[in-house]
Amino acid sequence: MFEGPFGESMIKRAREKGAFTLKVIDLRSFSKDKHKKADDRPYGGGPGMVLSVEPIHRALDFLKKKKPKAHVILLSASGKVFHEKRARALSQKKRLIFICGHYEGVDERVKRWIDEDYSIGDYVLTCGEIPAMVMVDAVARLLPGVLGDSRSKEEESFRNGLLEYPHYTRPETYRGISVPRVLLSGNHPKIQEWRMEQSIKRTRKIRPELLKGRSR
Ligand code: 21W
Repeated sequence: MFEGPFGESMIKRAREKGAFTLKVIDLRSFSKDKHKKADDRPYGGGPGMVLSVEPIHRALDFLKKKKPKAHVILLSASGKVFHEKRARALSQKKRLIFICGHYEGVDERVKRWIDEDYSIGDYVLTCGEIPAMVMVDAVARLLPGVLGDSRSKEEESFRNGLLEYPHYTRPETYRGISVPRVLLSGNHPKIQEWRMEQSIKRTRKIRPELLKGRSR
């Protein structure tokens, strides 16, 4: 699952440059079961399966033997919600281990080896792999050497918490629809002012809550 998204475009180039490394391990290979089973039925009954404690413990042992200080994250629908500020904090860590929940969840006893639980938002997915990819992507782009230039990141944090202003590229007129005149004026202070105005207007309309609790 991971090779697709991280084998393309900016992330691919960043990995080739060695800006960060990504390793994927299969919990099933840490199972002692002859069928490589890593899950089982829930005690107490109920639907679905639960990821077993042993394969996860053995996998963590294996990873932590080499990198004892790695920060361990569990992707879970009942974790705290991930957002940009948390991405920035995680980008300061040397190594991250993501455990992808699956089925109904993981055996609760795994929690003692976990530093943080994260959800990526209030909707139900089928597994934790896609959320892990979302978090890896959000954190990786903050690392030095991943984005082409650091300007784009700085500009973003300058606007922190506002929605993006409208973008245009050539042609100047397409089927009678023109680019706003101000963008062709060459008047950079004026352009900046227009973009800020547009950002605020959009934010007020689409995400008004971002203007109030500007804590993120
Ligand atoms: C979703 C597993 C729901 C279990 C009570 C008992 C990781 C995720 C996931 C999944 C349930 C994330 C139920 C946003 C997500 C994830 C799979 C609970 C119903 N209720 N972020 N059983 N959304 N999802 N099952 O789904 O593992 S991070």
